[in-house]
Amino acid sequence: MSKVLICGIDGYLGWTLALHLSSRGHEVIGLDNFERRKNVEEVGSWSATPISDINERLKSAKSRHGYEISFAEGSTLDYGFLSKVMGKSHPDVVVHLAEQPSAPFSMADREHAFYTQQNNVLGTLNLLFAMKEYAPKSHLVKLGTMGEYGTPNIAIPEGFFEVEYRGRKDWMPFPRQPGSFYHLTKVHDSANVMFACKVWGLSSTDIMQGVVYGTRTDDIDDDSLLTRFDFDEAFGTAINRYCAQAVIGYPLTPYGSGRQKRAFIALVDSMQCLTLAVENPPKQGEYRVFNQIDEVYGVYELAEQVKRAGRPLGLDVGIQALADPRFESQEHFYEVDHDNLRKLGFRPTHTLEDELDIMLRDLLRFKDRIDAKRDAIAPRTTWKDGKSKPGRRMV
Ligand code: USQ
Repeated sequence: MSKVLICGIDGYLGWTLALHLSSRGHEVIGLDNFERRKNVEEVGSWSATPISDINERLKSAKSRHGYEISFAEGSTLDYGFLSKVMGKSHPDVVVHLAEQPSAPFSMADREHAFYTQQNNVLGTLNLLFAMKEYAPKSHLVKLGTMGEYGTPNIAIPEGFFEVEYRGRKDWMPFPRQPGSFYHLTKVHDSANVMFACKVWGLSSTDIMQGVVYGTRTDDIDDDSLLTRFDFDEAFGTAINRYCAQAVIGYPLTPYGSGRQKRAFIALVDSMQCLTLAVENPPKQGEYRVFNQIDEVYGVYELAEQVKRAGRPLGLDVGIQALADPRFESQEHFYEVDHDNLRKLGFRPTHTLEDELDIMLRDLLRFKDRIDAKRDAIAPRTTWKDGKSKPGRRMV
């Protein structure tokens, strides 16, 4: 069993992973600065699921399941704090989920782009230095994104591919063509992590994860253990937003032609993949890439699936395509390799249909909370003008 430090333990994936790894007997330590809660509040929203504060969460994990999860409050930007946590805990694995994850939030204006890049890129750099100093043998499981690759007109391999150019061949990182200042942070992170592995001999798994959807996993067996669930224009992701919209009678919001394709994975399967990465470390000094996805869908097609899933629950779901606020290809080729996790044993456990039914039933219970923040649903941030002002701070 390993000692696992989860950076960003209070988030959607972080909290779910803390429960899952604890259930498998790992020792979990978490850190967080609660910026996600503040950022969602800034855009006028909250989690559809009523999540308790971290102390209540930890208490409940202990009283219900006996999990002893320890926690430290602080930011990855604070090197003194990181050094203290790493120096005290010497983790075997560091899972890095402590990043600002919203593309629209990063595109709002200069301040939000700056905040996102500073938090994500410099936070990761700090973490790499802290690992080098205090835990050089530990394995960094770093959350990247499928969005690093963009939508090229050729198949997307897992991180690297063989190139032949002017008669010579090399094995190189696949070109990155990200679609927002947020997605760009993940590209910069990948370059920094790969470099740290090369020069300092750190080891890392860089996870190119698709869009995650879902409200629960088996580990969440009581409302006191719920993970957050966002549905606002910035932090809610496509399927999660559609399901929240469906339960309050808000027409589903595919953007543009709706033919943009993305790779998706259920929360429960994302946990399975992250756990496989944690439990099967790479060799010391190795930098490896996993494309962590299950299936590829077009965003209009997904809206139709949510509409269908609502019928047996008595939901009369409408669809209202909106002008695309983003700068993204509307029609494109999309083929993604995802063999590495399958080789380690990954098998998707849930179909989209099963998961949609679970999500809609869960969200119906929290319908009033979603309805109370319905003004946060319509897209306000556009890629072209960068002028939306949700009202933030900073530099
Ligand atoms: N979209 C709609 N309607 C909506 C919301 C989104 O049509 O109401 C479309 C977007 O235009 C885009 C696609 O759905 O074409 C995906 O958008 P998203 O907001 O679900 O996901 P994205 O902005 O790409 O970011 C999310 C997470 C991010 C993660 C990424 C994985 O917020 O942290 O890195 O998914 S990936 O998309 O593979 O890059």
